[in-house]
Amino acid sequence: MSATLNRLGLPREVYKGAASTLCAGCGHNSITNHLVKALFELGVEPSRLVKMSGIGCSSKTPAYFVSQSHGFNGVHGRMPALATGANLAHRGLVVIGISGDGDSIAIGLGQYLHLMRRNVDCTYVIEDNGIYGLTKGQFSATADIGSVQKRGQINTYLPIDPCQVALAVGCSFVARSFSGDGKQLVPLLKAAIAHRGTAVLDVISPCVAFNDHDGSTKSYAYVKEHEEQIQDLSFIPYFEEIQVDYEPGTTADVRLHDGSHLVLHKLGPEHDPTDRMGAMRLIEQSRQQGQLLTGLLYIDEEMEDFASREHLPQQPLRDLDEAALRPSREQFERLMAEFA
Ligand SMILES: Cc1ncc(C[n+]2csc(CCOP(=O)(O)OP(=O)(O)O)c2C)c(N)n1
Ligand code: SF4
Repeated sequence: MSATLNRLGLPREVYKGAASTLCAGCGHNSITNHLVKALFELGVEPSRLVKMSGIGCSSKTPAYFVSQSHGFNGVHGRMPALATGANLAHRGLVVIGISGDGDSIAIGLGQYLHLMRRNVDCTYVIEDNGIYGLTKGQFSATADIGSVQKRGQINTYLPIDPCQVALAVGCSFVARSFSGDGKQLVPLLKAAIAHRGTAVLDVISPCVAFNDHDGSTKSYAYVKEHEEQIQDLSFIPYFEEIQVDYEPGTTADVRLHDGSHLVLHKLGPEHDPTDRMGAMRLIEQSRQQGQLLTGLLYIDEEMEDFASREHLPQQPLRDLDEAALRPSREQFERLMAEFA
């Protein structure tokens, strides 16, 4: 890979999309830039990429990266069904779902749970601003109790934490990050794409129009003051040599399914990212201390993904010919016997 071309010989421009129509300064725009960087550096083939989304400012994001790829902007909260369908139709595709906290944790909560439960192979980015940006700033289900709306209204409901929910249903990759922190988010995005199964990234992404004021717990200022990073992350793709030099005892090396490595250098509290209960405890403790914990919370590289569990073939389903699809005489008779 040269400075200007990636391992496929493609320039960074190929990974860009249409000009953003979101507000200047919106956290979602920064996430788009980090996605462009991650996909360019990983050398994902644009024709193998599928971008799925629902409804919201966040759900417009797929239009702003990798123009020459596939995508479907579905109805509100139904992105997981689209991601599942694409993965079943062709398990070799790289599926990235982009959603909002409203799209995923309110109207789409049921779909979110079942996608993770099945461990569908996809990267699931929640651009989390704690409000419904597109419909002008109502509290969403991730808004913290006591946080204040722009016009002064106080949220009196408990939040639903996308990461805690993901851990509860056994999601195989759970991480939290901040749109303003590319150093952390880019390696997490790369690891999520390399991971085989559902990789959830809850990315706090401030809405400058409706939720970036004093009293908001999803503003740039609040995150800067309260963020605690668990690890410093380096992602080494399978096609590069490991050249990270860390002091022994402070580093964990997670080997991903495709042979890539995620090197975690301890920064915050002691945490083993393969310990699901430990991750739950850590989130709860940090909440009680008024901190926002970011980093890789949990990973399980052993869990079978949906397509493998369903014994789907490697080739796209539409390429299966009649001979592959037609049951043998023996299989057919066995089937008929079941109805006798
Ligand atoms: C079925 C349905 N219900 C309600 C709406 C109205 N609506 C549009 S976007 C949205 C919420 C978007 O919030 P979020 O997913 O957090 O995205 P953001 O705009 O904050 O990025 C709602 C309620 C809709 N489009 N469709
Ligand atoms: S309204 Fe908020 S979420 Fe929507 S584009 Fe503007 S800043 Fe971003």
